[in-house]
Amino acid sequence: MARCYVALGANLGRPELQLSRAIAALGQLPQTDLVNRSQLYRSPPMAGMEQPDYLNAVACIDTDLAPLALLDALQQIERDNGRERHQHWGARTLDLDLLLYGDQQLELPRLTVPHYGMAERAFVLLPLFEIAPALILPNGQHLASLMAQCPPQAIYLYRS
Ligand code: ROI
Repeated sequence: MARCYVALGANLGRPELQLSRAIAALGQLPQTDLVNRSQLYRSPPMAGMEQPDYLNAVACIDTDLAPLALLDALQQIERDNGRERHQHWGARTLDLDLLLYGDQQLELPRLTVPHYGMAERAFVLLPLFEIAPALILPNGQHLASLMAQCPPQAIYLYRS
């Protein structure tokens, strides 16, 4: 079993609904257990464009799915939630990013883990820290030190 972390984000449609559906769907995947999930966080869009605020969360799963099988499953959950091919960095109904797959470091055409952007993204690091404060990345970096170095960003705990 590999312990994996998945970042969730949405800023179109009904973000809260899409995130809770997606978290439930993660728990329904074959050979997979949902271990934990963060609370929901709201943040303004990173990377300039005019678009609504995002809701973000992170889920922890244990899975026997191989990395690319898990990626396929995540993309299926995106499509099930109305995801259309989106512009790069455009608004979306649901975005699922595989942050970490056990302690593996992979650079495949379709998949890079650890996720390339996570260190710069408070909306990923903060919910991840909520559920895994002692996490150490495959390269030996502590999550807590990534957080200390992350560029400051506005992020709010979301209460529905
Ligand atoms: N900004 C925030 N706050 N949350 C996201 O999930 C998010 N996702 C993205 C970009 C457009 C980079 N900005 C984001 O893909």
